[in-house]
Amino acid sequence: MSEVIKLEIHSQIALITLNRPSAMNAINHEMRKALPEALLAAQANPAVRVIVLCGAGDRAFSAGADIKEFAPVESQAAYRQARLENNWIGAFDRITKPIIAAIHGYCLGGGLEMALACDIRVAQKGAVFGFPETGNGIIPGAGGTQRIARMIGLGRALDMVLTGDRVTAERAYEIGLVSRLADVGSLMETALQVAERIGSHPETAIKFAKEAVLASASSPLAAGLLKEIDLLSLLMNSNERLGIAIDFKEKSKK
Ligand code: DAK
Repeated sequence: MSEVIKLEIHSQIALITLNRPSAMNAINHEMRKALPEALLAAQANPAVRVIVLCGAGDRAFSAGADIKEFAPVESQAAYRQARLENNWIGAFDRITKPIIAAIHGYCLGGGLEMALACDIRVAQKGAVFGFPETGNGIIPGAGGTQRIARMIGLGRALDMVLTGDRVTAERAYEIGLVSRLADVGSLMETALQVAERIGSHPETAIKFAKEAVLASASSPLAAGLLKEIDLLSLLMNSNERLGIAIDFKEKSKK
């Protein structure tokens, strides 16, 4: 695949590793190309139920875009067009399988934007979150301004984006930026446990559950409620659901 992205399949779980530890897993051109490929390969693999995204090395999930690659653009119009055509972060939105970010160390800028594009964030104590973009003369440009506000609310999002101040793992947990905290040394164990738990549930129910919950971020309540009914209706006669109900009844008779 690529040196900078590792894809390993362990039973039902695809483990994708950002693999530039000497550069704090900073996102370079090669990574922007290889990461969508790895995500789509995991999506296409029928054995894979859940994807876990993590960073190599001891120091970072990812310190954001590779600053050493920052260069002038040909023109604003050409840059905008290139961004529309090559929206690498958009690959996350095409994945119907759950994606868990396992975060340790620095999770900054584009690194935080990748984490926000995942469905579940698990942080190891000591992790540090932040948007250094405004200090670098730009704004978060890989979905960060939109996803952070939906995740933690407008006021907290504006605080993080405008100040660039960093947030600890504990604070990230308090404000809902991450949903689980892991002790130092137990990050992957915790993330894999969450992945296994999800993988133990019927596959279509998980797919529809993700679709329904994510719809709440982009649809008015009435449309979201309709989607929920539609998806639930499709599941009502599934073999998995009926099998579970029959097993339950049999067990209660004994
Ligand atoms: N880029 C490249 N190299 C980086 C890096 C980065 N973002 N962050 C760290 N490194 C490298 C350092 O250069 C150093 O390499 P050597 O000098 O050893 O070769 C090594 O990682 C260790 O870093 P430090 O020596 O600096 O370690 P410290 O503990 O002193 O500091 C730090 C760690 C993470 C606080 C610091 O390195 C730092 O502030 N890094 C920069 C953080 C940052 O500003 N990130 C960029 C945010 S802006 C786009 C979409 C999105 C974006 C851009 C474009 N498109 C679709 C095109 C997003 C933009 C951003 O993410």
